[in-house]
Amino acid sequence: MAILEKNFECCQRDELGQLQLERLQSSLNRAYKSVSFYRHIFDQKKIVPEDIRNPSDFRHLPFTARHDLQANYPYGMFAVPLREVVRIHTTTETSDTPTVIGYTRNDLKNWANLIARFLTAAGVTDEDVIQVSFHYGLFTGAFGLHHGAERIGASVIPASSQQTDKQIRIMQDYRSTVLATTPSYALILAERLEALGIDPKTLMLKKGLLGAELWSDKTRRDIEQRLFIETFDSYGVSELMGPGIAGECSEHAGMHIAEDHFLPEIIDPLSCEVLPPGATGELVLTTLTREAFPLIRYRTGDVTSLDYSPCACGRTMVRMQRVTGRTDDVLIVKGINILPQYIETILLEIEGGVPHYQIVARRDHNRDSLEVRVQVPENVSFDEIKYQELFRERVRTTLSHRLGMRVEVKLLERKTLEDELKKSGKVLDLRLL
Ligand code: DLL
Repeated sequence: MAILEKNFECCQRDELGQLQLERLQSSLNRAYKSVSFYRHIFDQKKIVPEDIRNPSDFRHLPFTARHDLQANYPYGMFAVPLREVVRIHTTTETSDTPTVIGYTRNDLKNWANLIARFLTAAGVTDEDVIQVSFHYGLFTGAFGLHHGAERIGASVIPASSQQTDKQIRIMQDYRSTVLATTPSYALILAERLEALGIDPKTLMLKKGLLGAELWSDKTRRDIEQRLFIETFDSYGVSELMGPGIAGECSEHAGMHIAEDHFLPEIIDPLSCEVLPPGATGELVLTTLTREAFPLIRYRTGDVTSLDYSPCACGRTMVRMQRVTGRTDDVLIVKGINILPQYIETILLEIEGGVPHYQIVARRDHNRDSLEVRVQVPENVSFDEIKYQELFRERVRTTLSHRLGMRVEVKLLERKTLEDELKKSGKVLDLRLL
């Protein structure tokens, strides 16, 4: 299988370490000089970027978290003036203050290159027709895949979030060979094909580039058998770039992280200690080449481990294993990152008191759904059906409107909800059981 940038993807680990250190120095300098948030941190610690000469010095630097980015909304974390920013995306999280991410021309070039590396590792070539069924909008998914696919000369179909039947028609008529989407949408397509009586073997589809949400080996087998394709896991985080940070090769033994652009660490999410190679913990990434939006030790919240053993494909870049969960309460439903604190804020606005609630994610017939269980308001008896129905409807429409997705609401008596919370916690993800 071809390797796009052999000089980087297969370089000796000691050479890679040297390259990472040089790029790290320059990235830290950029952050120090141009982002007051980072300058303040360095000044507080009485260090300058030149003091960071090896990985152990680097570990003295604090982590960057999502709330730091939100506190600097919208442009406070940009390291270049807006005239050098040629693209702006935001994170998908449900919050009044999303993170705004900027890209210089060079950032976009690197992004397309990294996607092109992943496509090449998955055996995609200029002969392929790639149907990008990620939503084209502020979300990073579609544009990332789109430009990477163009970079290798494949024919790109920006199918975006067209209805499922239209997606199938496009797939049939335009002879798509590669599908880029989320695993859950791949399953919805499989189900619809079955319902329409279309045999997937009659399609030209051969590969699925799937990511943006948690999925399991079982789901993978299900998708591969039902769509009759080979699937490749693709990992990305919008704040750091989008898709392209890590992707699987044809060995299917983990996702190669583009370590010449991102420096990975695994930490214990509670003690924040850096863990040894192979240990499972939270993935922390530092950007090495981002010009507009450098991030130092960004806590992704994703649980995984790193495998440094040689890969049969010849690439020397470390492989991250399938993400198995999150260290925080973030739930990703239909590609939207749901923050429980935001749901709490909305409920507070409606209720005026401290809300008691539980968020439940389900998967029925391959469709993800979100239910919010809310306590019946104190001043309403559980028997006042009509009033309750009005209250439930108000919560349902407000949550659905503010989260931008359909939300079901279930009212529970205080005691029942307390028992549920004790048993399963504030966030209950039934999809992975
Ligand atoms: O989901 C970027 C992306 C687009 C990745 C298209 C792959 C394909 P965000 O919306 O910022 O960005 O969500 C990032 O999604 O922290 C993980 O929790 C989760 N995630 C992304 N890829 C995977 C994956 C995009 N392959 C958050 N497996 C991350 C499991 C994933 N979780």
